[in-house]
Amino acid sequence: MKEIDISSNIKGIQLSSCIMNASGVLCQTKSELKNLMKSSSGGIVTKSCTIKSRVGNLEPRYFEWKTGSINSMGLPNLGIDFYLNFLEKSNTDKPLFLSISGLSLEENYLILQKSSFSSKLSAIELNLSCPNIGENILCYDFHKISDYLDKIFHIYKKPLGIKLPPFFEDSHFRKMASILNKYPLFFVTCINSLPNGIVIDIHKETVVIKPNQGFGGIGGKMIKPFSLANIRKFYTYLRKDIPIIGCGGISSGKDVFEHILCGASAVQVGTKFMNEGISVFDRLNQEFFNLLKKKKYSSVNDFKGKLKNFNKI
Ligand code: RRO
Repeated sequence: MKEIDISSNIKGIQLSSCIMNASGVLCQTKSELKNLMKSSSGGIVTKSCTIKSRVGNLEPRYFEWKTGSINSMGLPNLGIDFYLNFLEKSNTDKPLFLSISGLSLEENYLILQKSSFSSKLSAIELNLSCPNIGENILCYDFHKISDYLDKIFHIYKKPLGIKLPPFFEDSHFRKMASILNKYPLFFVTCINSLPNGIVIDIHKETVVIKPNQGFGGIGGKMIKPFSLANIRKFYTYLRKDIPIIGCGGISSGKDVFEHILCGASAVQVGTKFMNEGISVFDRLNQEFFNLLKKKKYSSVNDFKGKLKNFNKI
């Protein structure tokens, strides 16, 4: 029998496991990143960073319940110099993805310029989908995003992928994919949290997080149907050489399988990592491995993207 292999490859970036952390969760500080380096995560993504460090929004700014999470962190991070210095000194075999989220094009230019000297980065994950900063999510403005990406890809020639927000309409998926298809993208990550949710404490009759009148990005189990749909639509409409990293609602090996069946090449774990801690990667790797064994698949490529339509038998 063939060996079972849960590794994956994102345009030449080799991940020992197709399961890694999602940006934002326990990947902000030195100790959190060191912890990830010791874990069985297949790669490491940093918290999205800006030029200067930020403390983020007032607490409570994260809340979790059985089927989901809501956050309005407000981009707390230690600033680009910290991440570049830390990664430069680090000693790990894992691919390193630096997530960046400058608040303007100029800020992203500066961050990219600094990052271009790093010898340790496998790729940048450009976060254009934070639900909690500023007025609008850039990716929802198809005119602006096209111009923005023209400029980004004009100045930055090293591996760069984009973290997308969720889309909901077929015409929007088509439009966004037709824009993305113009660029030498290394990958897209689908999806960031669902923007502008509200969660209520019925006893107190209040919202559960302090910033932004309680509005925040929704993650966790309850968003899985949306992450799966976004992966599937982009798998259908994007150029075949642009890998998709799935993110949203992964809490079991079955969820990993579903993301890959829709077309993801690798997956990221956010809310469940927050809730379970670093051992989540051991558990998910094992559950995913066991599922492949049961289904007699030997690698991710055996079933990636091969979701079937419903047919009566
Ligand atoms: O820090 C945040 O508030 C945050 C970010 Br940058 C993001 O991309 N997604 C999210 O749910 N929260």
